[in-house]
Amino acid sequence: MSLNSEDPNYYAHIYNESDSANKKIRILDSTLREGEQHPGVSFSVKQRIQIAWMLDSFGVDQIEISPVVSPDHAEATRTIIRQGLRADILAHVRAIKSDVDVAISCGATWVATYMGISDIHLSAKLKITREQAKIRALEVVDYIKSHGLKARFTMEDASRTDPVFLVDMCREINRLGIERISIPDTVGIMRPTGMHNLVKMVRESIDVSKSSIDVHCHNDIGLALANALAGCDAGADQIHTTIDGLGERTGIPTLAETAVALMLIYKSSNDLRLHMLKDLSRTISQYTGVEVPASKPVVGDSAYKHKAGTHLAAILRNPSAYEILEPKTVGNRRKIVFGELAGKNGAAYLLSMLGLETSGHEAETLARGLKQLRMGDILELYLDEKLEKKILNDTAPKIN
Ligand code: HCA
Ligand code: CU
Repeated sequence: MSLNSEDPNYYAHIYNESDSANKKIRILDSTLREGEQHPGVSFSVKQRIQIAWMLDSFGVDQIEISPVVSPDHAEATRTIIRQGLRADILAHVRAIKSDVDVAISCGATWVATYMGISDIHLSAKLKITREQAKIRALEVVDYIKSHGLKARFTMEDASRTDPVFLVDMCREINRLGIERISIPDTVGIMRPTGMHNLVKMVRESIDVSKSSIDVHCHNDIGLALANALAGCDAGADQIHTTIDGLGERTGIPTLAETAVALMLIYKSSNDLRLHMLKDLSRTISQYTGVEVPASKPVVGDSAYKHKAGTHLAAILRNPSAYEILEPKTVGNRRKIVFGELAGKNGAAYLLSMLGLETSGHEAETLARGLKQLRMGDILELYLDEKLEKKILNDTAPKIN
């Protein structure tokens, strides 16, 4: 990647450069599986098919769906697999042969199985010993492989599993030639350095020419994406996301934030149609009724709003002063907010928009008025391309 010193983000990109920059980090989207585990979320078969098409056209590498939840889910899985999308479609099932059979009956070519292997999951959920878990896991992977299918095995609750047992499981499964191993932080308890250490340990204990590593990080403390990226710095090459981060409890990294982080600051060579991001979020929100907070990065309504007078003054001359990318790159829009913080520059701009004479004195009077009204924000305006041009050319009010 060649850096351009004219780019306002130039120095940041230099700080961000690292060994893992420029390598491709893939995206698996699990809106149809983990996303449906979010309280209140349940898609219709038609919606699931449509979501799969949208994700595929956006450019994710893999799409995960669970066929075992209900006959409806099996039908959606079967239909989506038949569409012949570019992305791999993974049938996500428990590490049980009868679940694998359901995946096979849907025509799956990729099967992702999971098993909770921490002591708490073994005792509270599966009620089996470590030894029994290992036997079951190996049998199931063997079963999937004997059908000539591609496979992923998820070491559920990996971050709370005895490292000796975790490494042993990863080694044995890697030996069977599994394509991918998922290392999840199921309860969202890791910090980035911890996730780095965890993935590094797994990577160093397996033959990485046989199995690649996925990271699946939960957002219980808001660190999901940071942790996932740290895992990739340590050798994982695929991050699990959902649209708007939907999932169990507080979910996993959002597709939008992950995609922008990968392309903008990791310089990962993905082929993603970023401009679809806002629409993807809007569509999912309509389907689920789960509202997207205005402050949500990338797709939120306030993600490109500018309010303080000092910010407005700069934005009106060059939006890069307070934006790391053009909002339209991600399908969002820039807005300027006039209110008590608008200041002299904002007021002058507002007057010029209304076709009124703009002198320093009038702008100051209006700015004072806006402050005294104490009405909060009185006006929000899209700063569209035409307006931007007008401003950036020569009509921007010049006030000193
Ligand atoms: C679950 C567990 C899982 C699995 C992740 C994966 C987790 O909800 O059933 O298969 O990579 O968080 O551990 O989502
Ligand atoms: Cu999960």
